[in-house]
Amino acid sequence: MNEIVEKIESATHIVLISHINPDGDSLGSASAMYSYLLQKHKKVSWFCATKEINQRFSCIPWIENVKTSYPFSADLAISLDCASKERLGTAVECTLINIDHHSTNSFFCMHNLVQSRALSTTEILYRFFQENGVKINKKMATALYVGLLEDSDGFLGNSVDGTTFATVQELITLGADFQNCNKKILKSTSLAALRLKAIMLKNMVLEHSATIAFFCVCDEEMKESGAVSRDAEGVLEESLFLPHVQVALLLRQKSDFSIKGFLRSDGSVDCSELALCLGGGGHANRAGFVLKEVTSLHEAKEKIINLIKKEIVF
Ligand SMILES: [Mn+2]
Repeated sequence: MNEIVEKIESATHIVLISHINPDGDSLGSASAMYSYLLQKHKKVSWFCATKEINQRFSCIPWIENVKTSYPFSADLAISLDCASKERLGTAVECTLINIDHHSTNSFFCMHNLVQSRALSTTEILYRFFQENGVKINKKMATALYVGLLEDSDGFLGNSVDGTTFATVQELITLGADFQNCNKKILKSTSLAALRLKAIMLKNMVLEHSATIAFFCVCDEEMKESGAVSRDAEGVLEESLFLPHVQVALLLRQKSDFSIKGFLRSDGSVDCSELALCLGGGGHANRAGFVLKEVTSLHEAKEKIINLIKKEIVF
């Protein structure tokens, strides 16, 4: 029998862990596992250290059962989509199984089901269920679909291929509520986010033959709209779909005059390299930094735009 199935069989109370600031893949994979464990008549808890879970995830089955208090009575823990121990948001004393697809996963426990080539953690779980003859019901199919939808950026990501769509077809056949998920996950927004978007687009500037989209937002504008940082990042990412834009830059001036920078790229420029030059870090497509000793927003803008210009290839 599969080692993971064996651990599950012998456990009494299992806790599923979604990572801090959870995304659709971490929640979707935990949700599918939740259904599976209920089928096995196990006592199941679902833990996530972050209190506020975005409304767009309301389409994920069992989401109402997520708790911010960790159940120390559990005798088996399964972390989903967590690349490192820090992402768990809690100390785990019982046996832990790590199911993930991040290439940076640190194999932080005894039992690791890590496949870095998988598009999402839900894709790994889908194969796991198939290989172990688990019946995938409608709730599970919906949850698995959400992970694929989220981690592929709505099927726009570079790692999407025919296999992705074949899996999607199978999940739909199994009853995945894909239309509702598409609307909720990809399109739902808040009034605050729309208000911030209006402010940001009004002030957007295109630089260097429209290859760089530049935005700046101050704390006052954030407060005025009621939006959160993630809303501003959404607008930044949207600007990458303008015809010539290769890099999008957002500078957020804080009330203490420090400047937080967000970089996004269409793939032609490595944002992590740029962020590194500014004391930050991240991935090739998305990175960030904080400037503590800049005198003005204008000065910061000039400096960073000049750095980006050197990386742009026409
Ligand atoms: Mn993921």
